[in-house]
Amino acid sequence: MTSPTQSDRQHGEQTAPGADTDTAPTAALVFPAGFRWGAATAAYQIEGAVDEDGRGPSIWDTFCRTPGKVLNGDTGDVAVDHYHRFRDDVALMSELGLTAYRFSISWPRVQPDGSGPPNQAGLDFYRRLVDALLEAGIEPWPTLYHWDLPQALEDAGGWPERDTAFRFADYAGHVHAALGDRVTRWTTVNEPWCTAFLGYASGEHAPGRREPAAALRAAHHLLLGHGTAVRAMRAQHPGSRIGAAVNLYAVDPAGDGERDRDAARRIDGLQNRLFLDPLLRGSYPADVLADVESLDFASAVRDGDLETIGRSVDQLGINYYSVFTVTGDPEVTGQAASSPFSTHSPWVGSDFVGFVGTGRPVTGMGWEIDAGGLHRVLTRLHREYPPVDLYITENGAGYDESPGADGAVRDTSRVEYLDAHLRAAHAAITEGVPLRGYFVWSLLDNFEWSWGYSKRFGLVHVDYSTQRRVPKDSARWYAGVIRAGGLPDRS
Ligand code: IFM
Repeated sequence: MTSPTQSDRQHGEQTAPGADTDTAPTAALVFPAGFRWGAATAAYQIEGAVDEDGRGPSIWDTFCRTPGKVLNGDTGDVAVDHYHRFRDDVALMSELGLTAYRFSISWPRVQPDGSGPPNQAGLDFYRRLVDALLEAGIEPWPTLYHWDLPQALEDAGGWPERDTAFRFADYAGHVHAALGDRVTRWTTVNEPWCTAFLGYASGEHAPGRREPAAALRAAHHLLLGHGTAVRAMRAQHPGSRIGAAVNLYAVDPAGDGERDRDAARRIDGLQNRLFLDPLLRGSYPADVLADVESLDFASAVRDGDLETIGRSVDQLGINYYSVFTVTGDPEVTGQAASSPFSTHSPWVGSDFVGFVGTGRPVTGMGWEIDAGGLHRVLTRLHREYPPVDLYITENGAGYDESPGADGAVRDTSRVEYLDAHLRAAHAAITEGVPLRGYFVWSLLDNFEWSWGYSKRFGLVHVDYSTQRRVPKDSARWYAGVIRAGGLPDRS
Protein backbone atom coordinates (compact mmCIF):
# COMPACT_ATOMS: atom_id res chain seq x y z
CA MET A 1 0.00 0.00 0.00
CA THR A 2 1.41 3.42 -0.83
CA SER A 3 0.63 6.58 1.09
CA PRO A 4 -1.93 8.75 -0.72
CA THR A 5 -1.42 12.49 -0.86
CA GLN A 6 -4.10 14.86 0.40
CA SER A 7 -5.07 15.55 -3.20
CA ASP A 8 -5.33 11.80 -3.84
CA ARG A 9 -7.63 11.54 -0.86
CA GLN A 10 -9.98 14.13 -2.25
CA HIS A 11 -9.91 13.33 -5.95
CA GLY A 12 -8.31 9.93 -6.40
CA GLU A 13 -9.63 6.57 -7.34
CA GLN A 14 -10.98 3.83 -5.14
CA THR A 15 -11.48 0.12 -5.07
CA ALA A 16 -14.47 -2.12 -5.28
CA PRO A 17 -14.85 -4.13 -2.05
CA GLY A 18 -11.87 -6.37 -1.54
CA ALA A 19 -10.09 -5.33 -4.70
CA ASP A 20 -6.69 -3.74 -5.10
CA THR A 21 -6.62 0.01 -4.74
CA ASP A 22 -4.56 0.72 -7.86
CA THR A 23 -7.18 -0.05 -10.51
CA ALA A 24 -10.28 1.35 -8.93
CA PRO A 25 -13.09 3.48 -10.36
CA THR A 26 -13.82 7.04 -9.29
CA ALA A 27 -16.27 7.47 -6.44
CA ALA A 28 -19.89 8.10 -7.33
CA LEU A 29 -21.10 8.40 -3.75
CA VAL A 30 -18.90 11.29 -2.71
CA PHE A 31 -18.77 12.39 0.94
CA PRO A 32 -18.68 16.11 1.77
CA ALA A 33 -15.41 18.03 1.73
CA GLY A 34 -13.77 17.94 5.14
CA PHE A 35 -15.44 14.64 6.07
CA ARG A 36 -13.21 12.92 8.67
CA TRP A 37 -12.00 9.46 7.67
CA GLY A 38 -10.75 7.72 10.77
CA ALA A 39 -10.20 4.58 12.75
CA ALA A 40 -10.56 4.07 16.49
CA THR A 41 -8.89 2.18 19.33
CA ALA A 42 -8.90 2.27 23.14
CA ALA A 43 -6.06 2.33 25.64
CA TYR A 44 -6.61 -0.92 27.54
CA GLN A 45 -7.32 -2.80 24.32
CA ILE A 46 -4.04 -1.90 22.60
CA GLU A 47 -1.42 -0.32 24.83
CA GLY A 48 -0.11 -3.08 27.10
CA ALA A 49 2.67 -1.75 29.39
CA VAL A 50 0.32 -1.92 32.35
CA ASP A 51 3.11 -1.61 34.91
CA GLU A 52 5.24 1.01 33.19
CA ASP A 53 5.98 4.65 33.92
CA GLY A 54 3.85 4.83 37.02
CA ARG A 55 0.55 3.52 35.66
CA GLY A 56 -1.77 2.37 38.44
CA PRO A 57 -4.14 -0.62 38.30
CA SER A 58 -7.49 -0.30 36.57
CA ILE A 59 -10.70 -2.25 37.07
CA TRP A 60 -9.88 -4.23 33.91
CA ASP A 61 -6.53 -5.38 35.35
CA THR A 62 -8.46 -6.71 38.33
CA PHE A 63 -11.31 -8.18 36.30
CA CYS A 64 -8.95 -10.03 33.94
CA ARG A 65 -7.35 -11.67 36.95
CA THR A 66 -10.67 -12.85 38.32
CA PRO A 67 -11.11 -16.47 37.19
CA GLY A 68 -13.88 -17.05 34.67
CA LYS A 69 -14.43 -13.41 33.73
CA VAL A 70 -12.40 -13.18 30.50
CA LEU A 71 -12.15 -15.90 27.87
CA ASN A 72 -8.97 -17.96 28.19
CA GLY A 73 -7.85 -15.78 31.09
CA ASP A 74 -6.60 -13.20 28.57
CA THR A 75 -5.44 -9.81 29.84
CA GLY A 76 -4.42 -6.43 28.44
CA ASP A 77 -0.95 -6.73 30.03
CA VAL A 78 0.75 -6.71 26.63
CA ALA A 79 -2.18 -6.33 24.22
CA VAL A 80 -0.68 -5.17 20.90
CA ASP A 81 2.16 -3.30 22.60
CA HIS A 82 1.05 0.01 21.16
CA TYR A 83 2.70 1.81 24.09
CA HIS A 84 6.07 0.90 22.58
CA ARG A 85 5.06 0.69 18.92
CA PHE A 86 2.92 3.77 18.53
CA ARG A 87 5.24 5.34 15.95
CA ASP A 88 4.91 2.28 13.70
CA ASP A 89 1.15 2.38 14.21
CA VAL A 90 1.02 6.05 13.21
CA ALA A 91 2.98 5.10 10.09
CA LEU A 92 0.31 2.49 9.33
CA MET A 93 -2.38 5.15 9.73
CA SER A 94 -0.51 7.31 7.23
CA GLU A 95 -0.41 4.45 4.76
CA LEU A 96 -4.16 4.07 5.12
CA GLY A 97 -4.59 7.79 4.51
CA LEU A 98 -6.54 8.36 7.74
CA THR A 99 -7.34 11.99 8.34
CA ALA A 100 -8.28 11.43 12.00
CA TYR A 101 -7.44 8.89 14.72
CA ARG A 102 -9.60 8.24 17.74
CA PHE A 103 -7.75 6.75 20.72
CA SER A 104 -8.38 6.76 24.43
CA ILE A 105 -6.33 8.02 27.32
CA SER A 106 -5.75 5.68 30.21
CA TRP A 107 -6.94 7.39 33.40
CA PRO A 108 -4.68 5.21 35.61
CA ARG A 109 -1.65 6.29 33.55
CA VAL A 110 -2.46 9.91 34.28
CA GLN A 111 -3.71 9.50 37.86
CA PRO A 112 -2.60 6.10 39.15
CA ASP A 113 -5.04 6.26 42.08
CA GLY A 114 -7.73 8.24 40.30
CA SER A 115 -7.08 11.52 42.08
CA GLY A 116 -4.33 13.96 42.97
CA PRO A 117 -1.59 15.46 40.83
CA PRO A 118 -1.03 14.00 37.38
CA ASN A 119 1.72 11.51 36.61
CA GLN A 120 3.91 13.41 34.15
CA ALA A 121 5.25 10.23 32.51
CA GLY A 122 1.69 9.21 31.65
CA LEU A 123 0.86 12.59 30.13
CA ASP A 124 4.16 12.56 28.23
CA PHE A 125 3.22 9.35 26.43
CA TYR A 126 0.07 10.94 25.07
CA ARG A 127 1.93 14.12 24.16
CA ARG A 128 4.37 12.03 22.10
CA LEU A 129 1.48 10.21 20.42
CA VAL A 130 -0.36 13.44 19.65
CA ASP A 131 2.77 15.05 18.24
CA ALA A 132 3.46 12.03 16.03
CA LEU A 133 -0.11 12.23 14.71
CA LEU A 134 0.12 15.94 14.03
CA GLU A 135 3.42 15.47 12.22
CA ALA A 136 1.71 12.87 10.04
CA GLY A 137 -1.17 15.23 9.29
CA ILE A 138 -3.66 13.08 11.23
CA GLU A 139 -6.11 14.82 13.55
CA PRO A 140 -5.85 13.42 17.10
CA TRP A 141 -9.24 12.67 18.61
CA PRO A 142 -8.77 11.51 22.23
CA THR A 143 -11.43 9.89 24.37
CA LEU A 144 -10.99 10.50 28.07
CA TYR A 145 -12.82 7.45 29.41
CA HIS A 146 -12.97 4.14 27.61
CA TRP A 147 -13.73 1.88 30.58
CA ASP A 148 -10.41 1.66 32.46
CA LEU A 149 -11.44 3.20 35.80
CA PRO A 150 -8.58 3.40 38.33
CA GLN A 151 -9.11 0.50 40.74
CA ALA A 152 -8.80 2.86 43.73
CA LEU A 153 -11.95 4.66 42.60
CA GLU A 154 -13.87 1.42 42.26
CA ASP A 155 -12.70 0.52 45.76
CA ALA A 156 -14.32 3.78 46.85
CA GLY A 157 -17.63 2.77 45.20
CA GLY A 158 -17.01 3.30 41.48
CA TRP A 159 -19.38 5.07 39.10
CA PRO A 160 -22.44 4.52 41.34
CA GLU A 161 -20.75 7.00 43.73
CA ARG A 162 -21.43 10.62 42.88
CA ASP A 163 -17.88 11.66 43.74
CA THR A 164 -16.52 9.64 40.79
CA ALA A 165 -18.09 12.20 38.43
CA PHE A 166 -16.02 14.96 40.02
CA ARG A 167 -12.86 12.82 40.07
CA PHE A 168 -13.41 12.33 36.33
CA ALA A 169 -13.76 16.06 35.68
CA ASP A 170 -10.58 16.69 37.65
CA TYR A 171 -8.68 14.08 35.61
CA ALA A 172 -10.12 15.46 32.36
CA GLY A 173 -8.91 18.91 33.36
CA HIS A 174 -5.34 17.62 33.81
CA VAL A 175 -5.28 15.92 30.42
CA HIS A 176 -6.87 18.89 28.72
CA ALA A 177 -4.38 21.30 30.34
CA ALA A 178 -1.54 19.18 28.95
CA LEU A 179 -2.89 18.62 25.44
CA GLY A 180 -5.53 21.27 24.83
CA ASP A 181 -3.06 23.49 22.98
CA ARG A 182 -2.66 20.85 20.25
CA VAL A 183 -5.91 18.86 20.35
CA THR A 184 -9.22 20.41 19.31
CA ARG A 185 -11.67 17.47 19.19
CA TRP A 186 -12.38 15.58 22.39
CA THR A 187 -14.67 12.78 23.48
CA THR A 188 -15.39 12.58 27.20
CA VAL A 189 -17.00 9.18 27.89
CA ASN A 190 -17.26 6.24 25.52
CA GLU A 191 -20.47 4.19 25.55
CA PRO A 192 -21.68 5.10 29.03
CA TRP A 193 -24.38 2.46 28.52
CA CYS A 194 -21.73 -0.27 28.56
CA THR A 195 -19.99 1.06 31.65
CA ALA A 196 -23.28 1.37 33.52
CA PHE A 197 -25.17 -1.73 32.42
CA LEU A 198 -22.47 -4.25 31.49
CA GLY A 199 -20.26 -3.13 34.36
CA TYR A 200 -22.84 -2.78 37.12
CA ALA A 201 -25.98 -4.70 35.99
CA SER A 202 -25.08 -7.82 34.00
CA GLY A 203 -21.54 -7.99 35.38
CA GLU A 204 -20.20 -8.99 31.99
CA HIS A 205 -17.66 -6.17 32.10
CA ALA A 206 -15.45 -4.81 34.87
CA PRO A 207 -16.05 -4.34 37.72
CA GLY A 208 -18.50 -7.23 37.32
CA ARG A 209 -21.20 -6.04 39.72
CA ARG A 210 -24.83 -7.09 39.41
CA GLU A 211 -26.73 -4.28 41.08
CA PRO A 212 -29.47 -2.77 38.93
CA ALA A 213 -30.02 0.33 41.05
CA ALA A 214 -26.27 0.99 41.13
CA ALA A 215 -26.14 0.66 37.34
CA LEU A 216 -28.66 3.45 36.92
CA ARG A 217 -26.79 5.69 39.32
CA ALA A 218 -23.63 4.92 37.36
CA ALA A 219 -25.36 6.03 34.15
CA HIS A 220 -26.27 9.37 35.74
CA HIS A 221 -22.81 9.91 37.19
CA LEU A 222 -21.15 9.17 33.86
CA LEU A 223 -23.30 11.87 32.28
CA LEU A 224 -22.66 14.23 35.19
CA GLY A 225 -18.92 13.55 34.90
CA HIS A 226 -19.15 14.32 31.20
CA GLY A 227 -20.97 17.62 31.75
CA THR A 228 -18.70 18.70 34.61
CA ALA A 229 -15.61 17.85 32.57
CA VAL A 230 -16.91 19.83 29.60
CA ARG A 231 -17.30 22.92 31.79
CA ALA A 232 -13.77 22.56 33.15
CA MET A 233 -12.31 22.02 29.68
CA ARG A 234 -14.17 24.94 28.11
CA ALA A 235 -12.89 27.22 30.85
CA GLN A 236 -9.32 26.20 29.94
CA HIS A 237 -9.59 26.29 26.13
CA PRO A 238 -12.83 27.80 24.83
CA GLY A 239 -11.94 26.62 21.30
CA SER A 240 -12.12 22.92 22.18
CA ARG A 241 -14.88 20.93 20.48
CA ILE A 242 -16.16 18.34 22.93
CA GLY A 243 -18.65 15.49 22.74
CA ALA A 244 -19.57 12.09 24.14
CA ALA A 245 -19.78 8.79 22.24
CA VAL A 246 -22.96 6.77 22.78
CA ASN A 247 -23.68 3.28 21.46
CA LEU A 248 -27.04 3.45 19.75
CA TYR A 249 -29.25 0.70 18.36
CA ALA A 250 -32.18 0.64 16.05
CA VAL A 251 -34.84 -1.04 18.19
CA ASP A 252 -37.72 -2.66 16.33
CA PRO A 253 -40.81 -4.38 17.71
CA ALA A 254 -41.02 -8.03 16.60
CA GLY A 255 -44.66 -7.55 15.59
CA ASP A 256 -47.37 -4.92 15.35
CA GLY A 257 -49.06 -5.82 18.62
CA GLU A 258 -49.23 -3.49 21.60
CA ARG A 259 -47.05 -5.73 23.78
CA ASP A 260 -44.19 -5.79 21.26
CA ARG A 261 -44.41 -2.07 20.63
CA ASP A 262 -44.29 -1.35 24.35
CA ALA A 263 -41.31 -3.68 24.77
CA ALA A 264 -39.51 -1.80 21.98
CA ARG A 265 -40.34 1.52 23.66
CA ARG A 266 -38.81 0.30 26.93
CA ILE A 267 -35.62 -0.97 25.34
CA ASP A 268 -35.22 2.09 23.14
CA GLY A 269 -35.66 4.12 26.33
CA LEU A 270 -32.99 2.32 28.32
CA GLN A 271 -30.61 1.80 25.44
CA ASN A 272 -30.82 5.10 23.56
CA ARG A 273 -33.03 7.80 25.05
CA LEU A 274 -31.66 7.50 28.61
CA PHE A 275 -28.46 9.03 27.19
CA LEU A 276 -29.66 11.08 24.22
CA ASP A 277 -32.34 13.02 26.07
CA PRO A 278 -30.17 14.41 28.89
CA LEU A 279 -27.27 15.14 26.52
CA LEU A 280 -29.30 16.84 23.81
CA ARG A 281 -32.41 18.06 25.64
CA GLY A 282 -31.34 18.40 29.26
CA SER A 283 -33.99 16.02 30.64
CA TYR A 284 -34.51 12.32 31.27
CA PRO A 285 -37.36 10.68 29.32
CA ALA A 286 -40.47 10.59 31.54
CA ASP A 287 -41.51 7.10 30.41
CA VAL A 288 -38.10 5.63 31.32
CA LEU A 289 -38.20 7.32 34.73
CA ALA A 290 -41.61 5.71 35.27
CA ASP A 291 -40.37 2.30 34.06
CA VAL A 292 -37.48 2.29 36.56
CA GLU A 293 -39.32 3.91 39.45
CA SER A 294 -38.69 0.93 41.72
CA LEU A 295 -34.93 1.50 41.38
CA ASP A 296 -35.07 4.99 42.86
CA PHE A 297 -33.13 6.54 40.00
CA ALA A 298 -34.65 9.96 40.65
CA SER A 299 -32.83 10.30 43.97
CA ALA A 300 -29.46 10.27 42.15
CA VAL A 301 -30.40 13.31 40.10
CA ARG A 302 -29.82 16.52 42.03
CA ASP A 303 -30.79 20.10 41.30
CA GLY A 304 -28.58 21.55 38.58
CA ASP A 305 -27.30 18.20 37.27
CA LEU A 306 -29.37 18.28 34.13
CA GLU A 307 -28.30 21.86 33.40
CA THR A 308 -24.70 20.64 33.61
CA ILE A 309 -25.35 17.70 31.30
CA GLY A 310 -27.82 19.28 28.91
CA ARG A 311 -26.74 20.81 25.64
CA SER A 312 -23.12 20.28 26.63
CA VAL A 313 -21.93 18.68 23.40
CA ASP A 314 -20.43 20.36 20.34
CA GLN A 315 -20.65 17.06 18.52
CA LEU A 316 -22.21 13.69 19.25
CA GLY A 317 -20.32 10.46 18.62
CA ILE A 318 -22.41 7.48 17.55
CA ASN A 319 -21.09 3.95 17.92
CA TYR A 320 -23.25 1.69 15.78
CA TYR A 321 -22.95 -2.07 15.32
CA SER A 322 -26.33 -3.78 15.23
CA VAL A 323 -30.09 -3.77 15.79
CA PHE A 324 -32.42 -5.17 18.43
CA THR A 325 -35.75 -6.76 17.67
CA VAL A 326 -37.88 -6.96 20.76
CA THR A 327 -40.97 -8.83 21.87
CA GLY A 328 -43.22 -8.46 24.88
CA ASP A 329 -44.57 -11.97 24.44
CA PRO A 330 -42.97 -14.68 26.62
CA GLU A 331 -44.33 -17.38 24.30
CA VAL A 332 -42.19 -16.24 21.36
CA THR A 333 -39.41 -18.70 20.61
CA GLY A 334 -35.99 -18.17 19.03
CA GLN A 335 -34.97 -15.52 21.53
CA ALA A 336 -31.49 -14.11 21.51
CA ALA A 337 -31.14 -13.26 25.20
CA SER A 338 -28.16 -10.97 24.97
CA SER A 339 -29.02 -7.97 27.07
CA PRO A 340 -29.04 -7.00 30.73
CA PHE A 341 -32.65 -6.05 30.05
CA SER A 342 -33.84 -9.49 28.86
CA THR A 343 -36.79 -11.25 30.47
CA HIS A 344 -38.36 -10.17 33.74
CA SER A 345 -36.13 -7.76 35.58
CA PRO A 346 -36.32 -4.53 37.53
CA TRP A 347 -35.99 -2.68 34.23
CA VAL A 348 -39.26 -3.84 32.82
CA GLY A 349 -41.28 -4.34 35.98
CA SER A 350 -43.71 -7.20 35.80
CA ASP A 351 -43.69 -7.09 31.99
CA PHE A 352 -41.67 -9.40 29.82
CA VAL A 353 -39.06 -8.24 27.32
CA GLY A 354 -37.29 -10.66 25.02
CA PHE A 355 -34.72 -10.12 22.27
CA VAL A 356 -35.59 -11.98 19.09
CA GLY A 357 -33.27 -13.24 16.36
CA THR A 358 -34.61 -12.30 12.91
CA GLY A 359 -32.43 -14.54 10.76
CA ARG A 360 -30.35 -11.70 9.35
CA PRO A 361 -26.68 -12.57 8.77
CA VAL A 362 -24.52 -12.07 11.86
CA THR A 363 -20.90 -11.08 12.46
CA GLY A 364 -18.48 -13.28 14.36
CA MET A 365 -19.84 -11.71 17.54
CA GLY A 366 -23.30 -13.06 16.71
CA TRP A 367 -24.54 -9.49 16.14
CA GLU A 368 -27.15 -9.11 13.40
CA ILE A 369 -25.98 -7.04 10.44
CA ASP A 370 -28.37 -4.29 9.43
CA ALA A 371 -26.88 -1.24 7.75
CA GLY A 372 -30.42 0.10 7.39
CA GLY A 373 -30.45 0.32 11.19
CA LEU A 374 -27.62 2.85 11.01
CA HIS A 375 -29.65 4.92 8.55
CA ARG A 376 -32.64 4.77 10.90
CA VAL A 377 -30.53 5.82 13.89
CA LEU A 378 -29.03 8.79 12.03
CA THR A 379 -32.27 10.06 10.51
CA ARG A 380 -34.14 9.61 13.80
CA LEU A 381 -31.56 11.72 15.62
CA HIS A 382 -31.90 14.40 12.97
CA ARG A 383 -35.68 14.31 13.09
CA GLU A 384 -36.29 14.09 16.82
CA TYR A 385 -33.44 15.98 18.50
CA PRO A 386 -31.99 19.50 18.37
CA PRO A 387 -29.39 19.86 15.62
CA VAL A 388 -25.85 18.79 16.45
CA ASP A 389 -22.89 17.67 14.35
CA LEU A 390 -22.73 13.88 14.26
CA TYR A 391 -19.75 11.57 13.89
CA ILE A 392 -19.83 7.80 13.63
CA THR A 393 -17.12 7.23 16.21
CA GLU A 394 -17.24 3.42 15.90
CA ASN A 395 -18.53 0.99 13.31
CA GLY A 396 -17.09 -2.37 12.42
CA ALA A 397 -17.34 -6.13 12.55
CA GLY A 398 -15.54 -8.72 14.66
CA TYR A 399 -14.62 -12.15 13.37
CA ASP A 400 -12.48 -15.05 14.43
CA GLU A 401 -10.15 -14.89 11.43
CA SER A 402 -6.60 -15.81 10.55
CA PRO A 403 -4.23 -15.24 7.62
CA GLY A 404 -4.25 -17.63 4.65
CA ALA A 405 -1.23 -19.67 3.57
CA ASP A 406 0.15 -16.61 1.75
CA GLY A 407 -0.12 -14.51 4.91
CA ALA A 408 -2.96 -12.33 3.58
CA VAL A 409 -6.22 -11.79 5.45
CA ARG A 410 -9.05 -11.78 2.89
CA ASP A 411 -11.72 -10.31 5.15
CA THR A 412 -14.44 -9.99 2.54
CA SER A 413 -17.19 -10.05 5.17
CA ARG A 414 -15.73 -7.02 6.91
CA VAL A 415 -15.38 -5.15 3.62
CA GLU A 416 -19.02 -5.90 2.82
CA TYR A 417 -20.08 -4.78 6.30
CA LEU A 418 -18.17 -1.49 6.10
CA ASP A 419 -19.25 -0.84 2.53
CA ALA A 420 -22.93 -1.30 3.40
CA HIS A 421 -22.72 0.91 6.47
CA LEU A 422 -20.91 3.68 4.61
CA ARG A 423 -23.61 3.58 1.95
CA ALA A 424 -26.24 3.93 4.68
CA ALA A 425 -24.30 6.85 6.16
CA HIS A 426 -24.05 8.50 2.75
CA ALA A 427 -27.79 8.13 2.19
CA ALA A 428 -28.43 9.83 5.52
CA ILE A 429 -26.14 12.72 4.53
CA THR A 430 -28.03 13.19 1.27
CA GLU A 431 -31.20 13.44 3.37
CA GLY A 432 -29.72 16.32 5.36
CA VAL A 433 -28.20 14.54 8.38
CA PRO A 434 -25.17 16.56 9.55
CA LEU A 435 -22.79 13.59 9.63
CA ARG A 436 -19.23 14.89 9.57
CA GLY A 437 -17.02 11.84 9.91
CA TYR A 438 -16.64 8.09 10.23
CA PHE A 439 -14.25 5.99 12.34
CA VAL A 440 -13.83 2.28 11.72
CA TRP A 441 -13.61 0.13 14.82
CA SER A 442 -10.82 -0.78 14.86
CA LEU A 443 -7.44 0.17 13.46
CA LEU A 444 -5.80 -2.97 14.85
CA ASP A 445 -6.91 -6.35 16.13
CA ASN A 446 -6.99 -6.02 19.91
CA PHE A 447 -8.26 -7.15 23.31
CA GLU A 448 -12.02 -7.55 22.94
CA TRP A 449 -12.95 -7.28 26.64
CA SER A 450 -14.58 -10.42 28.04
CA TRP A 451 -13.96 -12.14 24.68
CA GLY A 452 -10.21 -11.73 25.18
CA TYR A 453 -8.27 -12.03 21.92
CA SER A 454 -10.74 -14.44 20.31
CA LYS A 455 -12.52 -11.80 18.19
CA ARG A 456 -10.71 -9.55 15.74
CA PHE A 457 -12.09 -6.17 14.63
CA GLY A 458 -8.97 -4.70 13.05
CA LEU A 459 -8.32 -3.33 9.59
CA VAL A 460 -4.81 -4.50 10.39
CA HIS A 461 -4.12 -8.05 11.52
CA VAL A 462 -1.84 -8.50 14.51
CA ASP A 463 0.03 -11.72 15.19
CA TYR A 464 -0.13 -11.67 18.97
CA SER A 465 2.98 -13.85 19.38
CA THR A 466 5.26 -11.62 17.26
CA GLN A 467 3.26 -8.34 17.23
CA ARG A 468 3.66 -8.29 13.45
CA ARG A 469 1.06 -6.06 11.78
CA VAL A 470 -0.33 -6.99 8.35
CA PRO A 471 -3.01 -4.83 6.70
CA LYS A 472 -6.05 -6.92 5.76
CA ASP A 473 -7.95 -6.57 2.49
CA SER A 474 -10.31 -4.24 4.39
CA ALA A 475 -7.40 -1.88 5.07
CA ARG A 476 -6.59 -1.69 1.36
CA TRP A 477 -10.26 -1.21 0.56
CA TYR A 478 -10.66 1.57 3.18
CA ALA A 479 -7.53 3.31 1.92
CA GLY A 480 -9.16 3.35 -1.52
CA VAL A 481 -12.38 4.80 -0.15
CA ILE A 482 -10.44 7.55 1.59
CA ARG A 483 -8.42 8.33 -1.53
CA ALA A 484 -11.61 8.60 -3.56
CA GLY A 485 -13.53 10.45 -0.86
CA GLY A 486 -16.37 7.97 -1.27
CA LEU A 487 -17.75 4.80 -2.82
CA PRO A 488 -18.49 3.63 -6.34
CA ASP A 489 -22.12 3.47 -7.45
CA ARG A 490 -23.42 -0.08 -7.20
CA SER A 491 -26.33 0.27 -9.57
O1 IFM B 1 -14.25 -3.25 21.32
C1 IFM B 1 -15.40 -2.52 21.59
C2 IFM B 1 -15.06 -1.10 21.97
O2 IFM B 1 -14.18 -1.05 23.04
C3 IFM B 1 -16.31 -0.36 22.35
N1 IFM B 1 -17.34 -0.49 21.35
C4 IFM B 1 -17.62 -1.79 20.82
C5 IFM B 1 -16.33 -2.49 20.41
C6 IFM B 1 -16.64 -3.90 19.87
O3 IFM B 1 -17.25 -4.68 20.84
